[in-house]
Amino acid sequence: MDYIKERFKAKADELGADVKDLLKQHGSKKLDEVTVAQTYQGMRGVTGLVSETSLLDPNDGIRFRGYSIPELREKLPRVPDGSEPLPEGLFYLMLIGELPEEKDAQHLSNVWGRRSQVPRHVFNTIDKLPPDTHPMTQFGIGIMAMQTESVFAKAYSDGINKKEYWSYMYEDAMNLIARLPRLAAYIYRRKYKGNVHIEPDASLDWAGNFAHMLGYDDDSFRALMRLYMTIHADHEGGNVSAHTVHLVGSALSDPYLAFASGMNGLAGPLHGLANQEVIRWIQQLREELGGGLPNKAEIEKYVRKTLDEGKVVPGYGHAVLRKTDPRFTAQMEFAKKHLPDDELVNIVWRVYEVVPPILQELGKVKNPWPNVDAHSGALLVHYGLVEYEFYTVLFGVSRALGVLASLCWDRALALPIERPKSVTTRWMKDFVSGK
Ligand code: FAM
Repeated sequence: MDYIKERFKAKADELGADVKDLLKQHGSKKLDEVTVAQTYQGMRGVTGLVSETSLLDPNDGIRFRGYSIPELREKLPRVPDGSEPLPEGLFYLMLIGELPEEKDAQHLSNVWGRRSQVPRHVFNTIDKLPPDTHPMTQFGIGIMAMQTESVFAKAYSDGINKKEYWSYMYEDAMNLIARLPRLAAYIYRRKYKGNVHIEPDASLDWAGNFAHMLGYDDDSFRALMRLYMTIHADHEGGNVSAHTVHLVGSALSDPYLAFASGMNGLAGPLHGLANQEVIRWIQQLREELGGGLPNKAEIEKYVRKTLDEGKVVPGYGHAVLRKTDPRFTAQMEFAKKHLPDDELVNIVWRVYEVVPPILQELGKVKNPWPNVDAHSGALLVHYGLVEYEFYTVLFGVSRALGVLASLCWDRALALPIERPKSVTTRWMKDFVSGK
């Protein structure tokens, strides 16, 4: 057995015993109370899920196994002379719960490189779609077409012991992560680059190779991809994509089915699609003004118009966060180092000065600060990746790291099928009136 898989199994046995103990001793302890409002309002603030890979603090932002994004940028392994962390290292951290050594990240690069072959029929399936199909739709369909490769689905149909589920799920998760960059790059080059594809470069790391297959070989773009793939990977368990993967996986749907479902959630404009919406929104602003760097008054007018039209300001707000997203800050730092004079980036920074007080003024927006999506598109545009409809696919490739590590944990801990109780408004009225 691969040594990382062995380590995971050992950690899972350890935590499994802890959980058993916890449930035996404290299983009936109350964690939370649920209000009528919460059942109608997206269960906001209800603690009802366990996700081992990361934890979100409303003020400090995301921590992966206790490590913040600035800490990870310091501590995770990098390529020689690299400035940004390797996502392989983050995956190791989320899966095993400890910081990796360089050789662990390197090992994962090699394992994923070896497993990265995408079957021809997946490309054939994509080729049958109208070229104007949204890249996220193509991505979901491509993942579904790859489900033919699921070792879990096959083993389950052959008949396996429950205790072995985790092992097959792990294999599927590793294969899927390995193949996603190739699938995503295929979709990108088919739709935007005349269907001319670029062969993988086995000497590169997972994110570096992804950048290469997309057609961007600039060193600083590769660094951006490593950062991008690291910071988008996980945001605890309750967000739409992570929760969906967990929920669908709880029916023992294999990782291909569960991950494709999560990607359909990520494709929503209030979730991952917000990154394309931000660029579209800024481009419309520029078109209205005839180009150039808009001043603060012009941005303010545009923001107010957006709100008056009953639309949200994309890239701002969050269901849990209550401060500027550290993922936004990490990208801002990257831009200050690599592209401080970029016009679009400067517009993003100016929007950051203008939007929060206006949202605060509304009195209802719980978090007026920018999230990860407010910044990511401007960085990509700088390097020539201007096709903003593709941005959520990049988010999705990264998100695989967190949600699939979590799915491995779900099966290793033998979590049951998820089934919260729902009620009707009739029931609710009877309840509040004491009937
Ligand atoms: N612009 C305008 N109004 C906003 C707003 C924004 N950016 N963010 C929240 N609001 C409104 C919201 O629509 C709601 O209005 P109504 O009561 O009239 O329905 C009110 O403020 C209270 O909402 P909330 O409690 O502050 O936020 P929620 O937890 O319900 O929703 C978001 C959170 C992220 C869906 C919401 O802030 C939003 O729509 N933001 C813009 C889209 C976006 O950037 N999404 C990406 C989130 C990102 F982190 C990710 O998933 N990738």
